[in-house]
Amino acid sequence: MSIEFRQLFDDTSCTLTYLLADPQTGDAVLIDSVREHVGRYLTLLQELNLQLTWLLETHAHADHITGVAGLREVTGARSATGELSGASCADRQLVDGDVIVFGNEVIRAMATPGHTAGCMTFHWRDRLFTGDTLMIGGCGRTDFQGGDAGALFDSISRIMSFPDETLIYPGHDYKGMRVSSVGQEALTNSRFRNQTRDSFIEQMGELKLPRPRLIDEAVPANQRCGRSEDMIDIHAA
Ligand SMILES: N[C@@H](CCC(=O)N[C@@H](CS)C(=O)NCC(=O)O)C(=O)O
Ligand SMILES: [Fe+2]
Repeated sequence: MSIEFRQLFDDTSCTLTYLLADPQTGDAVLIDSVREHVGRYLTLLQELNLQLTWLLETHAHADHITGVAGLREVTGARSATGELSGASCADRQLVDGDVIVFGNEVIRAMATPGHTAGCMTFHWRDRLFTGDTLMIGGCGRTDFQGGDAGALFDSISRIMSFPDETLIYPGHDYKGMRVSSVGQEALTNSRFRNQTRDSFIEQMGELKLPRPRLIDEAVPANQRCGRSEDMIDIHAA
C-alpha cells in the first residue's frame, strides 16, 4: 500500500506538520517539521519506505524550532522557504509562482505575506497548506516579524478565490480542528467573514494577544534552519 499524505501534530505548540509523498517513486516532502519529532519522522519515513526530498517551511516560526537542520543532515533532503523569511540557510529561496517537484508530483508556492513578511502557502493537488495565513476559523496574528494586516487580508482573499472544495490545511490549530475547506471558511471564518479590508485591519490591531513564549529563541533559530548557535559558529570558522 502506498502512502500519499499524513498529518502530524505537535501538542506543545499545536503545530501541524504534513508528509506528502509520490506513491509511485516514494519521494516525500515534509512541511513545517518540529525539531523534537525528528526521530519520529525518520522512523515513519523508514517504515513507509519513503525518501525525503524536500523540507518546506511556510515561514520562520515564532513558537517552535524547525526540524530542518537535523532532517537535512540525516536524509540529504533540501530545504526551501520564502525568500523574505530571513533564512538564508535554506537551499532554495522561494518566490511567488515557484514550483517544487518531488517524484512526479508538483507543489506550487504562493507568497502570502501578512502574518509575517515571508509567509508562503503551498498548493498541492486539491489542497492548500496555508501556514498561519489562514487558520481554521481564524488567521495568524500580524503584530511581529513584518506582520501587516492589509497584506494578510489580500493574501486570505487570494486563498478564498480558490474553488470552494479546496482543502485548507493550516500550520496550527488550537481548538482541535484538523482540516477545513475554502467554502467552509467562507461561511465560518470569524476573523475574515463580513470584513472589509479596513475593518479587518482595525480588528487585527485590537487583538492584543500575549507574546509567544519562545519567540526570542525560535525566530533566530529558525532563521538558521533550526541549527543551534554553536553549530553555526563551527560552520563559519
Ligand atoms: N500561545 C502560543 C502562541 C500562539 C500564537 O501567537 N500563535 C500565532 C502563530 S505563530 C498566531 O498567529 N496565533 C493567532 C491566534 O492565536 O489567533 C505560544 O506561546 O507559543
Ligand atoms: Fe506563525
